[in-house]
Amino acid sequence: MELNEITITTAIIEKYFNKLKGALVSDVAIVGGGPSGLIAGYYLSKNNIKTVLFERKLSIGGGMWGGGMQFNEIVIQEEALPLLQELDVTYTHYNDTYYTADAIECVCAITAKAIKAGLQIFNCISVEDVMIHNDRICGLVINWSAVDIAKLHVDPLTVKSNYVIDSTGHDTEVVKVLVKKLPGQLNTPSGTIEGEKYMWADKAEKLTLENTKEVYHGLYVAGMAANAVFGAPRMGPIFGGMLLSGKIVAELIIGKKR
Ligand code: 48F
Repeated sequence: MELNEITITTAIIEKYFNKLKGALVSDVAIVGGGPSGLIAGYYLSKNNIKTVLFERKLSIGGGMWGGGMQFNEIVIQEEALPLLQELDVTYTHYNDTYYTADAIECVCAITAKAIKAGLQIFNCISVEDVMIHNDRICGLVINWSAVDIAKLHVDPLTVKSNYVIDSTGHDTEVVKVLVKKLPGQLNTPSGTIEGEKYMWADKAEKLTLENTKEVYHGLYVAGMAANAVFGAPRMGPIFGGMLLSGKIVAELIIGKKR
């Protein structure tokens, strides 16, 4: 049969339209498709919680693709190995409690598992604002990343969600918007973003887990965003903390919903 260009076009438009329409109301909206956001999406979806993830870039995976300084290997500490096993990621023992994995395999394996578990991922969409009703975050304001990049004057659209996870990494983009619109209301010692500190891998990895929590009604931070919001150090290309943080934030939200 001869291929028809209009059928191809119609298929894409119809399928995407239905996906986006289905994502307008969700239980959890994740902002940022780095390691912590993807893992959170995997566990939430696996527990039958309707979860959507918005990623600004064309590719998901955040800072994981490039390992350290574009050497595409990542280091994972022993505590996070059960996650790699569950996600079928190949890893190698390096020494002591250090393990390594291929950064590309890691992104691809986690993403594939998350999608198969039911996570709906939207790439090329940027979150630019939050919806707040009655002192609780209840949605996100989104726009095409291309609109943002081209600085076009185009109004955004809105999605509704019971919980939001800011997993935007160092930039803490969702929390930044919230702090700008509602100064002093963040659940941190200063009521605002404490700011990311210097490199200290050991301390940073431990604190990432502690800092993974609700920072405003319905809004959670995970991954590097958690450390940036709570004034903890950075850790560089060791990824166990990011993966475990994604699991913790999923468990916190699952616990709330029980
Ligand atoms: O930075 P990123 O990988 O976040 P993470 O899960 O992991 C951090 C590590 O990669 C590394 C590290 C620890 O080893 O320090 O940096 O905390 O991924 C964040 C993702 O969020 C996207 C961004 O493009 C990236 O893929 N993002 C950021 N702002 C927005 C966004 C936004 N406003 N809307 C949508 N996506």
